[in-house]
Amino acid sequence: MTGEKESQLKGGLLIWLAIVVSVSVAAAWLISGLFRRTETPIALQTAINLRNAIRAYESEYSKLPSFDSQYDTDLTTEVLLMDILLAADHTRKKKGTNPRGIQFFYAQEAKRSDDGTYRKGIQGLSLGRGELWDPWGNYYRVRLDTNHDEEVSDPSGRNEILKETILAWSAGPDGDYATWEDNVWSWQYPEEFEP
Ligand SMILES: [Ca+2]
Ligand SMILES: [Ca+2]
Repeated sequence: MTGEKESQLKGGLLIWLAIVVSVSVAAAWLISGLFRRTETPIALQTAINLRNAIRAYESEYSKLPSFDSQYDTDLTTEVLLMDILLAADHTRKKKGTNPRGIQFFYAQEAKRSDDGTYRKGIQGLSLGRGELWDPWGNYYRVRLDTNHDEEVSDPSGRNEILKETILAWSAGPDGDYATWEDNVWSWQYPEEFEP
């Protein structure tokens, strides 16, 4: 093979390699974009359902599923909150946190990943207990108006306060609660209200 032919061949191979790499990168980008687009509405619906479940609890028992306080309260969707909303056995006792045994929150069963973490649904535990995971493997966060002034501070920092009594939000695909560009939240900002 002459030197010229050999370098042509190498050049051709390099071009092919570049094409294959570009196609793979584009495919990965598209797939991750599709994943983001399908998972975010699920997180939004779950955050809204969670808020509605807490509202239903409040209207049933005339109290929030946490202690009243001079401050508002932040929780995650670990057992402390979810046991109450799922009506776990220990909450159904006479002086329990859900004595009428009403299940306020429903969701699909969480998917277990190879590394043992859970995502997108309820991880059922024994005795009716459970935890709720977002599509990216993190808990949702909840803020409750436990000082009953009909408002809570805005966790996004976008406004000082929100005229809401129950907030629920997810950290979004990046798993970071502090980055609000991708977070998914249950409330609407005033400028987004329908006229
Ligand atoms: Ca408050
Ligand atoms: Ca985030």
